[in-house]
Amino acid sequence: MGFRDFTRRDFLKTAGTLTAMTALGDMPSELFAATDGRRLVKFPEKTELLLLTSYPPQLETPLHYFRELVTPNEALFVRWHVTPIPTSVDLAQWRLNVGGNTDKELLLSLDDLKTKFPRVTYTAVIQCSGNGRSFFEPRVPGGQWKNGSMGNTTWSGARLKDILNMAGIKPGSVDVSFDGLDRGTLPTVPDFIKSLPVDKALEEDMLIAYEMNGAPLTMLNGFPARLIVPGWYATYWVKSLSEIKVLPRQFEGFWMNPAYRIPDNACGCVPPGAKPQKTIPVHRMTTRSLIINPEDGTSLRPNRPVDVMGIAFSGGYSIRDVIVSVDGGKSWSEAKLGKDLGKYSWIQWTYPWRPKKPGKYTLMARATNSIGESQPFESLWNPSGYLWNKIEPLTVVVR
Ligand SMILES: Nc1nc2c(c(=O)[nH]1)N[C@H]1C(S)=C(S)[C@@H](COP(=O)(O)O)O[C@H]1N2
Ligand SMILES: [Mo]
Repeated sequence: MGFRDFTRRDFLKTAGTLTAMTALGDMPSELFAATDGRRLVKFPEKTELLLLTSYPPQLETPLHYFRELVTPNEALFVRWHVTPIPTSVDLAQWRLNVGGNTDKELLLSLDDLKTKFPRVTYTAVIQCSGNGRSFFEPRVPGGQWKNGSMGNTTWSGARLKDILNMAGIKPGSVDVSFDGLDRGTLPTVPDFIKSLPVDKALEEDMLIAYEMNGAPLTMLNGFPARLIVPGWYATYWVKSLSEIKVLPRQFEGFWMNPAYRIPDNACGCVPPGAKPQKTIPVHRMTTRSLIINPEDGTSLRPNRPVDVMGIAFSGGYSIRDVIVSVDGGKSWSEAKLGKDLGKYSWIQWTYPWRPKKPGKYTLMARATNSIGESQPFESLWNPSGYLWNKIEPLTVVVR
């Protein structure tokens, strides 16, 4: 029985755990009945994640994992564009090829990455540009993510600039492109290649990561090495890297144009339904927050203390403050910020609350970063469903 046949069945009516023979080659997966009407699926090295698509894998993290400051590797979301995806890498064969408009060409083994360059470690939010896309009104095409296509991970690796400097960038270089091991079988499906301007690629904090949370990258998260562009959306964080190419001209490729672009204006938005005049590649993340506890729709008891808790982050500029409202935005109080893991990490916040009277309460949180960027009360719209950072009200009932 193929995976696709299987997914057509009604899982919600199926009791217990279901095991599927899959059409994923080396990627066996198990399906579980779901929580909020969606299906949970288990892939290798992963815990049960919310299923968007299986081939290619697009898996979302259940929000309760964000009660932890750092997202466990097995719970980090997964997003691939092109099938087939790499399901194993022979490290004896694998090399990272660095070349193009450079003085010399490098062929680096994983061991080279670990021993020839200083090891750098920091914690950074990884977030898909389409995180929250399913909330856009009017709806937009693309993966219908809720808020689980993000996570907070401690990355270790070699600085990209050290690697590029070892190769020697020739004067007049414009872009650097990054290609991974995934390659479609159909000529109509463009290879997933991303590019960055040379100046961006040479920034101090750009990393070729070979570890996540102190362990090798999971296969689905880009083993053996991936690009980390902290503060920017994960579309640039090319997984299972195989080639870095310095270019004397601007890179032209499907995944840079027409894909992954936003309106070229301050908000990256247009009136709902409109077509932008001019677009630019999506880049730095917007500032946002999310309430993790209590969960939407929860029932609470009167006069019992509740720790309202959540996360907040920005595109590389820390979080200056988070304000919380428990009365639908009429009044606001400052939340207490938790442990600070640096400007690229998310920060957890708490707000102690004791609802007195029974009734319906609307909770909201609003984060502001260190350069004053904050979150809108009304959602901004763009045709690809990027940059989602609206203040998201959540309702609880006290009874
Ligand atoms: N090789 C490769 N790298 C890739 C992609 C891909 O399809 N292939 N998708 C990108 C996108 S859009 C996202 S959101 C992140 C997802 O990273 P994750 O699967 O580790 O969560 O990988 C990025 N890197
Ligand atoms: Mo993405």
